[in-house]
Amino acid sequence: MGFFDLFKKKKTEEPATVAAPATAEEAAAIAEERKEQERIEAEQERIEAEQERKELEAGLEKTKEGFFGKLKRAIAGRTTVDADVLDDLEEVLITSDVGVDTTVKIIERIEERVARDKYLNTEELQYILRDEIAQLMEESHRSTEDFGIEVKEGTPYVLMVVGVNGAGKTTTIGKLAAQLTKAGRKVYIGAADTFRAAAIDQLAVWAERAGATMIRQEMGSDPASVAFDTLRSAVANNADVVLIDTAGRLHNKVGLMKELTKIRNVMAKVIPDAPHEVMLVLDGSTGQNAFEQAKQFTEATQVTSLTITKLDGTAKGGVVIGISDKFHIPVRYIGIGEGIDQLKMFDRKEFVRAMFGDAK
Ligand SMILES: Nc1nc2c(ncn2[C@@H]2O[C@H](COP(=O)(O)OP(=O)(O)OP(=O)(O)O)[C@@H](O)[C@H]2O)c(=O)[nH]1
Ligand SMILES: [Mg+2]
Repeated sequence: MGFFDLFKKKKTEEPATVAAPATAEEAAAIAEERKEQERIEAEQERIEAEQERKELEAGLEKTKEGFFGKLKRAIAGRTTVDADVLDDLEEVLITSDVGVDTTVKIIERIEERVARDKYLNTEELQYILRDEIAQLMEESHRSTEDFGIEVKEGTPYVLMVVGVNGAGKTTTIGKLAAQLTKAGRKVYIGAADTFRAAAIDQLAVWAERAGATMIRQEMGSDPASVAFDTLRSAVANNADVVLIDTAGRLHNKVGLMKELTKIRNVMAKVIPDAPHEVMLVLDGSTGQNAFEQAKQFTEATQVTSLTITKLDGTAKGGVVIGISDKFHIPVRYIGIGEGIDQLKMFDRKEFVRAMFGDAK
């Protein structure tokens, strides 16, 4: 499984027309070479998947350590999963930032299992938890299974990024642009955070590293006008994806929220169904605060996807489980470091696997 497979369409070139093989031996040799090539590619993919898995595990290490540390203490000296163990487990989940509602759901599921299996061993709790959480995350996303970026030939896919100050919007755009250009896509970035000159400069550095084109205006200019310019330019130059950076804002600042609507409306004048995606970026290290932001932002403006950043360096990664269960908005990407490669497409199964392990 490679990231941005959806974007890779462009990379696959038409096979060059070659002269038909003259002899049966030649044909056999070509077939053999093809097989060898396929084998090498499959091996390459396996290595990449393994690498991704390791990076994800490293990024979630603190969350995992925190969670299992608490879990171990909660079940120390106990052999079967009884009411007391479940009480403690509830506390472990809540203090791991999974959120009250999602914790209640998980506990109910485990209670059902306990009622069914009677003597459940505490040693098995880790695997039971993994299964139940995996299933819960699966269910909460069923309706959005097909959510993906559809790049249509001739029309750029427009993604607008919103969130509070410092959540990681600009960094996420930079990382995303880099991965997209690597996958062969032509990326345009709109510097619609015109609030500070430093914000535009920061984005310019990312755009350059990513090999993307950035459209900018002077500091203090109208963000909607920057977005308009970016889309016009992207259309004229046959770009595949447009990423629009916006200034950090609080959901309760009515004027700033209206500004987002204005940016959206202006973009629709260039591409009628733009923006195709409005992504809310949340700082995962703020734990419960990220829940609150998600709730309030989604009430105040249109949000169609979520990215949760800074999961490295925090033990609060449980927020991803809760947020993905609670909001009917898909978590698209997770940030696990400041580096250009440290944005991962959120994969529920891989996430649970990284948290709870593979075995059993
Ligand atoms: N460790 C870590 N740091 C991150 C991650 N994502 C972003 N950061 C850091 O968070 C800080 C803020 O990131 P920005 O991308 O500037 O945040 P922003 O939302 O654009 O901020 P404003 O434009 O000021 O609203 C920077 O120092 C980033 O390097 C991540 O996944 N992990
Ligand atoms: Mg920014």
